[in-house]
Amino acid sequence: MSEKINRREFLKAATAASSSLILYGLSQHPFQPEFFAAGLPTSVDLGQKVYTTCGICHSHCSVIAYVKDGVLRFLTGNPEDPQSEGKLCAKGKAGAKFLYDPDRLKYPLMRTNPEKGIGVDPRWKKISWEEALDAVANKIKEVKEKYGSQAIMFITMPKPSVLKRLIKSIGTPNIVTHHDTCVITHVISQKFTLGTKPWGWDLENARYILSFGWDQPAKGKVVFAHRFIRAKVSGAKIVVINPMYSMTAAKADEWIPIKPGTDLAFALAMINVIINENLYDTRFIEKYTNFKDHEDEIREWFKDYTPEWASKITEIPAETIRRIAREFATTKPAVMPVHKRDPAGPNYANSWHLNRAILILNSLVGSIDNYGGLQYPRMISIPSCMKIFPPLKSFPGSPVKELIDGKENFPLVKKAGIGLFSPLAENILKGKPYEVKMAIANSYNVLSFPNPKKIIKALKKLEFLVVIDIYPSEMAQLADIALPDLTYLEKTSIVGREFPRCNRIGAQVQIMQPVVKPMYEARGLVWICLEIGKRVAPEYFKKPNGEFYTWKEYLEEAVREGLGISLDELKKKGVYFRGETFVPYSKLEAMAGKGKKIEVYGEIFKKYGYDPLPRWIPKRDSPTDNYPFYLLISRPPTHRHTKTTNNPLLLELDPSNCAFIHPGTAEKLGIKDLDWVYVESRTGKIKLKARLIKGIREDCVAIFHGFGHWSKELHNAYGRGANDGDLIPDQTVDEILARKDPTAGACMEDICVKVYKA
Ligand SMILES: Nc1nc2c(c(=O)[nH]1)N[C@H]1C(S)=C(S)[C@@H](COP(=O)(O)OP(=O)(O)OC[C@H]3O[C@@H](n4cnc5c(=O)[nH]c(N)nc54)[C@H](O)[C@@H]3O)O[C@H]1N2
Ligand SMILES: Nc1nc2c(c(=O)[nH]1)N[C@H]1C(S)=C(S)[C@@H](COP(=O)(O)OP(=O)(O)OC[C@H]3O[C@@H](n4cnc5c(=O)[nH]c(N)nc54)[C@H](O)[C@@H]3O)O[C@H]1N2
Ligand code: SF4
Ligand SMILES: [Mo]
Repeated sequence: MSEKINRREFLKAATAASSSLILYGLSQHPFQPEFFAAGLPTSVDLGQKVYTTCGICHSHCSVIAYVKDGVLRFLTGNPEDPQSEGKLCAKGKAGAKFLYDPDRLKYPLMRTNPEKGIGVDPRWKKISWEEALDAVANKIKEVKEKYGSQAIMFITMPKPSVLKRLIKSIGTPNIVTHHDTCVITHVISQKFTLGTKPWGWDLENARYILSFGWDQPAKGKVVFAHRFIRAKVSGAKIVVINPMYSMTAAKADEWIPIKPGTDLAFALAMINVIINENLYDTRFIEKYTNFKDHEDEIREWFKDYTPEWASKITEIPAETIRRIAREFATTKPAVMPVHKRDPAGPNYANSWHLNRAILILNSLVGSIDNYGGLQYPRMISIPSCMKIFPPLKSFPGSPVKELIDGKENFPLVKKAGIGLFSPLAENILKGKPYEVKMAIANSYNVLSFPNPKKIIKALKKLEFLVVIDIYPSEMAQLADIALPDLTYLEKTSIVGREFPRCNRIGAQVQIMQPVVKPMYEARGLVWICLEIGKRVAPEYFKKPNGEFYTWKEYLEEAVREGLGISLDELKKKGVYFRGETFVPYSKLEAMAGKGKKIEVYGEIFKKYGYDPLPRWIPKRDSPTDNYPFYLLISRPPTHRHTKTTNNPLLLELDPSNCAFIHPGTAEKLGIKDLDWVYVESRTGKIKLKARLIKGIREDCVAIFHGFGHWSKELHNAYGRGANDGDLIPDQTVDEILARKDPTAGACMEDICVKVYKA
C-alpha cells in the first residue's frame, strides 16, 4: 500500500470526522480530539469488501476492510453493526499500520546473547518454526519433569479456548493476568453484588449522568461516545467529578474537580442523604435488593456520613453534595456509569469501597436492569473447543494449590478466575511460594507492570522465557525465543459483544477473518498452541478418530451450534445480531424467582471477612513536603496502551506523553510549557515534557500511559515520552492482605510525586 495514499486518506477521514466533533464542541478541548465519523475516500479504487473485527481494544467494532490486489487499502466501520453504527475511532482507522509495520516480528527468533535487560541487544538468530516449536516443547517437558508443572507460568489471558487447553494439558495452575491493574475492582464488586459483571450502560436513555471519574468518551470508545453524546444532545444533565478537565468533563453541565481519592466520602454522603430523606425507589429496593433485610444496620452504618462530614474530606461544599444527591435520586432515569480504571477501579486503597457505594447508589434509584441504567448481559454463548472437542482423557491437574501471583489469598479474585500483576515480581524473586523456571508470555508487555524494572529483574531469573507478540516489544527483548503472532487483520476468530441500543438489547457475534494473507512468517497464536500441544501432550488435541482437530473445524462447529448459521454465512454478513425488546427488571424478576437479589448489604463480602457495606478509609498516600502532588494516570483517545505507540499515523496525532500541570503550579516551580521535567515518586523517576493546562487541579500531575518504549527495534516508538509505570510501586501479597481489599487492586494511582525542572 502506498504510504502516501494511506496517510492522506487517513488524515482526510480524520478531518471529515472532526467536523462532527466541532458540532459537538469536542474540538475545543486541549487534548487530541477523536475521529468518529469518516467518509470513504473517493479518489482511489478501494477494491473488495472483507468483513472483520477491530482487535485494538475490547470494544471490537465491526470493520469493513477494502482490499485490492491482495493489499489492504482502507478500513472503515460496518454500518450493519448496531453497536458501533458503522464508525471506527482513530485507532481503528489506523489499523493497517499494524499489519504493514516493517518493525513487526517477522520470523521465529532465538536469542544468542545470554545477557538480558534494558538496552541489551538479544542478538537474534532467525530460526525455523520447526526449530522454535521443538525448542519450546522440549523446554516445557524438561521443566515439568525436573521441577513439576507449576514451575511453568503462563503470562497471558487464557484465551482463545485452545490456549486454555494447552495450559490445562501441561497441568500448570499458574496463569497470570493483568486484571489487578485494570478492571479487577469492578469485576469483583459487581459480580458479588449483582450476581454478574454487566457492561451495558444505557446512557442514551439516561436523564442524569453522574460520573465519578468515568471517562470513556475521552478514550474515543465509539460505543460509549455515541450514546453519551446522544444523551447530551437530548438534554440529559451531566455532572462530571474529576480532578482533571477530561474530554468527558468538557461536555458536562457541571465539573467538580475533586481532591483525588476522596470520591468515596462524596458517595457515602449521597447514600446518607438519599436514605435519610427517603428519596430511594422503595418498590425497587424492596423487590430486588436485600436492603429491607438489613435496613436498621444500613441506616446506622451511613448515619454519620453526612454532607458536612464529606465536605471536610473532599473540600466540596456540603450543599453541593446534598443537591447532587437529591438531583440524582429525583431525576429519572439517573445513572452513575463506571468502567475500569476510574477511581472505583483498582486505583486507590479505598477504591473498592467507592465501587460498592456506586453500586448501592445505582440500586437506590432503581437504575439496574432498567432504562437509562446498567443492564444485565444477554450474551450469545458460543461453545468452547473443550465442548466441541472434549478431551479424550481428563487433564492432569496440579497437586499445588498455592499460585505464583498469590491470588489464592483473595478468594473472590480466585473465584472470578482473574489474576494479579503487582505481586508477581516479588514472588518470582523470592521463590515464593516456589521457584518458577519458565514463562510463556503472550500479548502482554513488561511496560504494563507496576515497577517494570523489578519484573524485568524477575523475568531475567527464569531459565527460559518464550514471548508471543506481533512486535519486538520490551517483553520480546527479554525472550529466549520470540514467536511472531498474526495481527487481528490476519486472524480468524469469532468475537461476542453486546450493548443496549434504542430500547432494544441484543447480543452480537462477529467474524474476525484475514483481510490479506499473513505477512512474513507470522503464524498465529492458535496455530502455535496447537503445534506446541501436539508436541507436549498430543492426546489432548485429538478427535475420537485419532486425528488432530483444526481451528477451522472448531469454528465451523461452534458457529453452527451457537448461531445456527454456517461460518461462511457469518463471514459474508460480518455481524450476527440477536436483539430483543428490552423489558425493564426482567432479569431481576428471574433472579428473584430463584431467591436471588442485589446485595446492597454485601452478604458474600461479609462471609469472607470483608466489610458488608462501604466504609470511609483514606487513600494510601497523601501529599507530603517531599512528594506534594497527586499522580493521575489516564490514557489518550488516540493510543491503546503501549501497543499503538509504533503506529506512525497515530503518532502524527499524538506523538508523546507529557506531564500535565496547572500553570499556577508551574509558575511556583519555575516550569514553562514544554520544559523538560522530572516526575519522581518513592519508586522511581521519569523525564518528560511539561504541558501547562488550566483543566487540572493545582495539586495534581497527570500522565497518559503507553509511552516510554526502550526496545530499539520499535523505530517509531523508541525513546518517546516515558512510562508512568516507573512511578508505581509493586506490592507484596501481605501488603494487599493488610488493606483488606477483596478485589486485590494494584493501587495504580495511589501515589504522590514531586516535579522539578530537568
Ligand atoms: N483510547 C484508549 N481507550 C482505551 C484504552 C486505551 O489504552 N486507550 N484502554 C482500555 C482499557 S484496557 C481500560 S482499563 C480503559 C481505561 O479507561 P478508564 O476506565 O476511563 O480509565 P482512565 O483512562 O485511567 O481514566 C480515569 C479517569 O479517572 C480520573 N481520576 C483519577 N483519579 C480520580 C479521582 O480520585 N477521582 C475522580 N473523580 N476521578 C479520578 C482521571 O482523571 C481520568 O479521567 O480504557 C479502555 N479504552
Ligand atoms: N504504568 C501503567 N501500567 C498499566 C496501566 C497504566 O495505566 N499505567 N494500565 C493497565 C491496564 S488498564 C491494562 S489493560 C494493561 C494493558 O497491558 P497490556 O495488555 O500489556 O497492553 P499493551 O501495553 O498494549 O501491550 C500489549 C502487548 O501485546 C502485543 N500485541 C499487540 N497485539 C498483539 C496480538 O495480536 N498478538 C500478540 N501475541 N501480541 C500482541 C504488543 O506488541 C504489546 O507488547 O496495562 C496495565 N498496566
Ligand atoms: S473503539 Fe476504536 S480501537 Fe476500539 S474496537 Fe472500536 S475502532 Fe477499534
Ligand atoms: Mo485495562
